[in-house]
Amino acid sequence: MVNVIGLGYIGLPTALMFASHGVDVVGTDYNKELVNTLCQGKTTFEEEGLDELLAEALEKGIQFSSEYIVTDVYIIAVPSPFNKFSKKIDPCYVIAAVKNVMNVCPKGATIVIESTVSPGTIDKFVRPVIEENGFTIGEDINIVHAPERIIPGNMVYELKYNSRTIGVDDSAIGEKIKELYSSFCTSDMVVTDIRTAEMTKVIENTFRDINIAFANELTKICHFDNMDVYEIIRIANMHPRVNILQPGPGVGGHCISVDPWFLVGDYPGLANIILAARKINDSMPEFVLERVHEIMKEKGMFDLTRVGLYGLTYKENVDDVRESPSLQLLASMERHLAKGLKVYDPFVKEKMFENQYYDFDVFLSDVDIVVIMVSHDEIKDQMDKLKSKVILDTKNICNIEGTYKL
Ligand code: SAJ
Repeated sequence: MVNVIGLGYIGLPTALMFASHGVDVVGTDYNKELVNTLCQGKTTFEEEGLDELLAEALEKGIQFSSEYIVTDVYIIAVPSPFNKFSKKIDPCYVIAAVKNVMNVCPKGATIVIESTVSPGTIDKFVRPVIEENGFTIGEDINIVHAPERIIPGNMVYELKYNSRTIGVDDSAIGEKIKELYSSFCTSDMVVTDIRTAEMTKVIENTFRDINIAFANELTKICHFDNMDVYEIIRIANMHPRVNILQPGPGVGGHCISVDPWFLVGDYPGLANIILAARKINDSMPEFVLERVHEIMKEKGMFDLTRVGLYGLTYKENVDDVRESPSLQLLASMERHLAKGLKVYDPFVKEKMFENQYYDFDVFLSDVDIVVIMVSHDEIKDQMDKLKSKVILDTKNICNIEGTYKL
């Protein structure tokens, strides 16, 4: 039996995947409301294929609980934020979960940490918790780091087909855990040591952050000197060894905009490109605001309440707003005491802002300037409706003549 701890964006699909492939699973989350919702057969966020997967997992007997279970394998998938001041990882949720496991686990159990952690976190924070509880690691308890790699929007597919990293002290345990994950994962699984697994996960997201930052920096340069960044990237990418990513209004989500900070916090003075990339990506929402200001000036428009922000989530076709460029932009406006901007996102149903809309057409009828922050299918499929608007398209999805780009 596997006890998956933390039923959020990673823990839930993982638990469901195990269960639907015949593994006995109890999913545990301290949030009782979330547990009740899942028990009723309802998912707690939107994700392609997740509803069907939950139905299948329930049929196969998955259980949800707010209690930790006595079993031999625990998989921990709780958040691992960074401390805003030190930039280092804040491992409090991981530590709390391990402490709770210690209260119930029998000798011989294996604890798998799936949460992303900075290199050395398991040595520094997790091992001591286990030892303080009188267990000897390697004899009484095994510890594994098997970081997830799935991308929101394509999680179910990627759980199955992405390769995985399994960090262990003892390769025999690695093989055992590999066998467990191979209940649903059909791709390669590399068994390595724990610090290598920790570092590998963090640098994968850092690699992407740096590459997005490069595209964003190019955008600023091209805007300054009146060049078409999209055309330039398109042509440059025809080179067999060049693959520049797409510029945008910033980098959000709970992964790419967080993990590189761990390295900045732990290796100040060494993590230079990484820090620069973070700063560039974090500067993008402000850059969008500058573009809005320029465009309003050019058009002789001065009423902020006629400006509408399309999209609040951190990327297209997901309902996750964590660290999203739009939220960063709105926070920046608030700091400047600027108010009145209208906002709308088809995936955000709960009220987050004063001037928030819940209907695309009503939103459009109340604004003259539309700032496209997220390329949801909804707007891509109805682009014609924007024809009479002044448009700032930060995602390069709109072909209407006169559309402003970043
Ligand atoms: N973005 C751009 N330009 C691009 C690509 C992305 O501006 O060309 C922006 C997106 O709009 C978004 C942010 O970057 O705001 C991140 O989106 P993403 O789709 O690149 O990645 P995430 O955060 O959804 O998921 C990442 C993935 N990591 C990598 O691709 C290296 C995923 O595989 C990880 O499992 C996930 O982080 C995680 O949980 O760590």
